[in-house]
Amino acid sequence: MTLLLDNQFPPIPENKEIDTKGFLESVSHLPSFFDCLGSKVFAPIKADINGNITKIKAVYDSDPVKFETLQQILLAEKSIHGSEWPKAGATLALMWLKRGLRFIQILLESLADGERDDNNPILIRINITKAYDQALKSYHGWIVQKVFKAALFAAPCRSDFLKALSKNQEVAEEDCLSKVRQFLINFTATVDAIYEMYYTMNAELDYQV
Ligand code: 03F
Repeated sequence: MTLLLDNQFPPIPENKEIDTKGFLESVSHLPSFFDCLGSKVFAPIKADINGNITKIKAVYDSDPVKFETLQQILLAEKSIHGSEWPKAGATLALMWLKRGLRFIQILLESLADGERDDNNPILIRINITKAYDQALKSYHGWIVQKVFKAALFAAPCRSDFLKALSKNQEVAEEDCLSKVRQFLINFTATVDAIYEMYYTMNAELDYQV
């Protein structure tokens, strides 16, 4: 039985420099989650995440020694792209990818914490909305915000979502949630370290799409 959640992210080292190869391997398991949701509505989101992974991988593959860590990619691209940076290359791809990862983190945390809408306890709209408001909303103009609202209605109910996390195998809710909590440990540390890196390197942008 291989659950999506069994693909743990590696622990991050003390200096918080994230190994590019290990990171790419871990994120590569995420897009297949959308296939378990059984709705085409999520295809653009899957494509966006996949596209960003592909962009980062292309840079890494061009020189695996030079781009051994995510920090090295940002530093090298800063000098390669000049005034275009950080709106360029793998730096831009990771800037957006990390927002999707933060969304996933907050959504999973909220589910693991048992946050529910008492009027709609079988749905997870409240958890998805929380994740969206904190991770993505401020980078979206009103048209994309409307797309989000539409996607919300296609979102699976709580039990189907948890089942999708288990690759559609029958797993007890509590077992699934305990895997979620375990998964979140290294995942959150990784996402936090990437955010910190963007902040420290002055690489974060706040334009809207
Ligand atoms: C900008 C932008 N990307 C893109 O334009 C928008 C794409 C679609 C946005 C749709 C909004 C709805 C999101 C929430 C839906 C909720 C569904 C819930 C289902 C359960 C950037 O794109 C490019 O990325 C960059 O490369 C380019 O160069 O300006 C740049 C140029 O534009 C985004 O806003 C990123 C969107 C990421 C969304 C991630 C959502 C993840 C949703 C569900 C994950 C479920 C949890 C899985 C857990 C698995 C655990 C193992």
